[in-house]
Amino acid sequence: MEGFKTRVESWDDFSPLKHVIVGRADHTCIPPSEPATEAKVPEDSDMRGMWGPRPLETVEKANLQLDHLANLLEKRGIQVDRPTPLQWNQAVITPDFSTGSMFGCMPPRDVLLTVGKEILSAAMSFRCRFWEYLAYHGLMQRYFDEDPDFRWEQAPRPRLTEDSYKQGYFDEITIEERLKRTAELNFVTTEDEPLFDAADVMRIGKDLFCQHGLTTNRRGMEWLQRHFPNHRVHSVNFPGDPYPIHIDATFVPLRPGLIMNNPKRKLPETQRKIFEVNGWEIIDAAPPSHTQPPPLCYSSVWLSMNCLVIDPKTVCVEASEVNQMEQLDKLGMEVIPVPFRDAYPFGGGLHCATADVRREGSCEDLFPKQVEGTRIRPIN
Ligand code: DAV
Repeated sequence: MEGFKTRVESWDDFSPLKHVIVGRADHTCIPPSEPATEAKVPEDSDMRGMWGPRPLETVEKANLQLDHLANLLEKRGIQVDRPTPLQWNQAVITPDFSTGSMFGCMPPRDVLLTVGKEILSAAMSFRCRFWEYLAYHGLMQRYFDEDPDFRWEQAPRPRLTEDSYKQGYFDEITIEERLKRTAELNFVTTEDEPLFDAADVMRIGKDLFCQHGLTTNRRGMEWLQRHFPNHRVHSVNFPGDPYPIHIDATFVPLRPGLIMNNPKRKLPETQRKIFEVNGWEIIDAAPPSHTQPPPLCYSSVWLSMNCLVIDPKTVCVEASEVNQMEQLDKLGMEVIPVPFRDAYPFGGGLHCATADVRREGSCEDLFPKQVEGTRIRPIN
């Protein structure tokens, strides 16, 4: 694809993929704990209390799998770009806070929200991720130069002072208490300022479905609604999730009219209506093939459903996830197995590890009947 000039445009997660960013594991750190990230480390995790650069051999193994994914996509005619990793072990110091290290750039999906001809760097709610957008700066500059219609955008940088987090939120918290708080929409982030991670947003044409959870607050969604006035922003939440961070191992669209929902994290009844009245089917995702995530991984076993849809008939699934592969095969999709478990500890699965630059198609209205229950603005 030499000499191919960039065109940025993507409106959803299932139209034919033409150009994508695939992350890199280089220099990734386990960040020190901070008010928002304690949430990421479950009580019984082998990561508790550890921070600093990840062991080199694990970085190399993760990069092999990321490179393999990039090659596989290129062989299918998809243009692939890669970020430029920073030395993530540097401290983050702003006028408002400091923390011992940054994180990494394996999961571009967390940071970059592509909506039409725009790529928006998210606010981000972890202090360690404050500078992460810099890994994509060179790519954004190039897209800006190559595509006269590309909108290069950045959400308001949050201050992330102590006021942005509920103090002591994670002190001696049990799983039961976590689930209770998730159900009550009581999260570690306050409403002090707009906060969101890009991976909390599921894009379906004119409608953007945002997970209200540990990393995205109501003000973040209100900001997104004002920023995208021609879109309809919805708030969704998943009471069964003790660590609600990012929507893409919970609620995953496969093609127009079909979404997989994590059976342990069901969309509440009142929020299902918008899908039902518009003829969408929500199916339970197949169970993961593993009972534990790989070592030093802070995502759950449900990365099994964090698949990368290449077009409505083709999907990349982690190679050991036999149940998930079988389910998608039965749904009539061509399933491409991709070994990826060595990359999981660096920030997620196949969807997390990618960010859209271009997919075919335009901004479709796939929810023409709007109902109350999810919209953050009243329906008029
Ligand atoms: O189930 O641990 C992972 C999402 C990472 N972006 C989970 C969510």
